[in-house]
Amino acid sequence: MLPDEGLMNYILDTSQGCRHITLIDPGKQSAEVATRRAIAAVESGSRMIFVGGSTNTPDKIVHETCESIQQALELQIFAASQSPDSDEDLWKVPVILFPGGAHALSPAADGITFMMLMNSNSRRFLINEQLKGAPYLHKFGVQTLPTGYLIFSPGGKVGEVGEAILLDENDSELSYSYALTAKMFGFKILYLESGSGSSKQVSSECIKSAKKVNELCLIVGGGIRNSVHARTAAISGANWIVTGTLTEDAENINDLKLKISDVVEGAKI
Ligand code: 1GP
Repeated sequence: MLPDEGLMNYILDTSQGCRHITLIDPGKQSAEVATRRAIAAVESGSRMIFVGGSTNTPDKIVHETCESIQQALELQIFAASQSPDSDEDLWKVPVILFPGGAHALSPAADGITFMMLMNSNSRRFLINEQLKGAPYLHKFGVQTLPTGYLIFSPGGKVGEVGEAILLDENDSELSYSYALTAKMFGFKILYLESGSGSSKQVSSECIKSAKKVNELCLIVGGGIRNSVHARTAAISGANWIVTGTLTEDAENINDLKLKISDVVEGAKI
């Protein structure tokens, strides 16, 4: 559900400190399970849902997942509007595509991280997938969020598939140069990624150096598992932190809620 004040304003708003994004990979669970998890995540303080991840999930699955999450959020908004003790705004959380390529799209999403994998060695991830996806996004009116995407070591599967020339944890000068370049390209968002399931999060130094570039919204993800990790990213300058594996590894919905509440609290600085 698109927040009233407009999607980009919602994302760029810094007044609420560092917020949390739950990444749902539609290739790894049914739309029903994804929806239960997304609702539990929002209840625990997550303020945005990303749908994407795997590189070979068909449009149909991505669309079913987006639609199902949107419908469940609408129902929660309606239920909250009927109760004087509930806050409707809690459920007004955008559902955003975080695609592995031009195949994983859906008109049911509120927007898409329209990304350039800036440190890719492959033309495919610099511009070709974007060329393929642009007419579809235009046709269905999916709002594009201009995003620079930068992959750090160890990089995981996305680093391999994306043919990234991985940045090292000590490459803070390079991190700064990429951030500056992202801003000069007109990107509003820079996503600093160490890879889903990674044993290491993006280093504090690299986040801090990217943060020196004003006006860029920093999303930081990969390897964030607990409140200490979340806090490290937040105090270094992350505007948003993303977790995916945390949700997938949760034993059940209660465990998921505890884990997400923990990282949401950790990010509050
Ligand atoms: C992947 O940064 C995200 O794009 C999430 O990473 O699965 O390690 O939380 P994790």
